[in-house]
Amino acid sequence: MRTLFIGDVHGCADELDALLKECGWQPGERVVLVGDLVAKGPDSAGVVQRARELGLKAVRGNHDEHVLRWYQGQQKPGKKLKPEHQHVLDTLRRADWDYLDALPLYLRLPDVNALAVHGGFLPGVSLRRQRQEHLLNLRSIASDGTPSKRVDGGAPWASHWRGPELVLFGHDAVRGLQRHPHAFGLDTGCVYGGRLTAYVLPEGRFYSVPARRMYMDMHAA
Ligand SMILES: [Mn+2]
Repeated sequence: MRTLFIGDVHGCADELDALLKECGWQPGERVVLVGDLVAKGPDSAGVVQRARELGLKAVRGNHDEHVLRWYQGQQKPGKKLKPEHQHVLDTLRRADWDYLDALPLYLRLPDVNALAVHGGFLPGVSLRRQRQEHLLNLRSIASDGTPSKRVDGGAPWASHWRGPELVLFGHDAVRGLQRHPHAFGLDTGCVYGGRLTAYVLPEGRFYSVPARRMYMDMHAA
């Protein structure tokens, strides 16, 4: 059975449709979205609806987590929701929230020796002991070992990962497609006018489609 791993969709429902088609996806083939299904793009509800109806698997991204916290009333008092998040609150339906709420922070797929996570993790620490903040937001590890959510906070975290699992992750549109020995970063900035990218097993091939347009300015985000 094929498994398609897909980078940060961010509400780009048309591009998700196009990418599934580009991959030759057939119902029944496994799809794993690496998080940030919603926010910033035009049709977050459409993306979650497709994920539900097509039976796609996914891991939780930082934006999925953020809107869920607001939906569940856990927001900090006095904080205001950004428009791109308010739009998600205004458009998702109950079943969509239930889908997001059920998303795990990471997903192991032992049958293909792979692992999906949105942000990253600290190599050498078991997954269940990782901080949620890192699973959702990690981007870099400095030379002294300090983890950072910043792109300029050191080397990409995944460059330190020695396997054995192949890790598929997202959350780093600035670095774009990352190809490390045992980890691939799939966020190629579709919502910023880049591309939506998939990595497919067992064939070991990347597929991508262009964004229909720039939905958000990367530097304004
Ligand atoms: Mn993210």
